[in-house]
Amino acid sequence: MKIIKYATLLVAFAALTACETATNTNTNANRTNINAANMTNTNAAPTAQTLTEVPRPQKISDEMKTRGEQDNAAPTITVVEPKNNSTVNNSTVRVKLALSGDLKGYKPMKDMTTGMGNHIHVILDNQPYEAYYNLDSEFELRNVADGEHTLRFFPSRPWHESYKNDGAFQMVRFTVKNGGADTTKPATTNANQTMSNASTAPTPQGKDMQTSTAGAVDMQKPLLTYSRPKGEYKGADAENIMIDFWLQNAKLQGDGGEYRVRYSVDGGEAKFVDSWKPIWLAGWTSGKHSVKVELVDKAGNLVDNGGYNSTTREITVAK
Ligand SMILES: [Cu+2]
Repeated sequence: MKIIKYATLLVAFAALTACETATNTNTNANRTNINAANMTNTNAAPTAQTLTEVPRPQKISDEMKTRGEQDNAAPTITVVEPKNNSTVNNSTVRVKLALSGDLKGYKPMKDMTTGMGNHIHVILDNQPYEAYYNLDSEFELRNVADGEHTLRFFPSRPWHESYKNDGAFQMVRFTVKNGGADTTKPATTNANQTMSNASTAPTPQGKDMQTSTAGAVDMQKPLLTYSRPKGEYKGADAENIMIDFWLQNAKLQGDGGEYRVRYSVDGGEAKFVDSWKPIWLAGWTSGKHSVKVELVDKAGNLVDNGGYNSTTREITVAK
């Protein structure tokens, strides 16, 4: 009997070890692939993905025609809660917004059939945004770590293109004190959308990251807010992928200003956006891609603002 029990234990232990080894191998394999992809692009091998800037996709132009005057609206956001420079003694932070301005029928609301609709982009610190669809329903951030944070908001269209009028963008800084958040878990919303990386979660770059907190951002200085691309793109949505961002206190050189937006994909050649509007790129290959968007001056130097003006995100393309 003793021998049998020991054998069973051994088998169980072997199985556990095998699982762990498999997981590690996968992780390493993924990292190797990412590195290989980066190297391939740097060396401009013929297999590298070639992206081209294309006009606004017809599908979106067609959708705009069904929206009446909405796309000429100038929605403005007021942050009711949390108040700028406030302290919250709780890891749950209630968000309350008011929408006004020249709305021309613009209203955030999810269409239950399509799962799409106008929505507000909500960004905790410099994490990927989450969508807030119905301003009449509550929006809470949960498990927000102690420390300083920023929240940024701007209205968006169903295809995630932001409104770029004065007052559309709002930012507040707040502090969570003695909130008791579980720092091994990410911040989420009350709808369970992940708002941040937890300290134990590897970032898309594979680095361990601290629990999300604010950068040393100066609201009076030029600020680029990364918005899109984000997440996963499948099928027809993966044909043309939009890069979209918000600019505060910074005018691009093509708009009569002194700044440029620089972007690169998979660590490849740097390209520039010189007037503030979204661009669409075609030619994506299936797999993971990194997109870096930065605010630079005319000489190409990064205009730093608490780390927010250079953001890299990983997206997944499945064609
Ligand atoms: Cu969106």
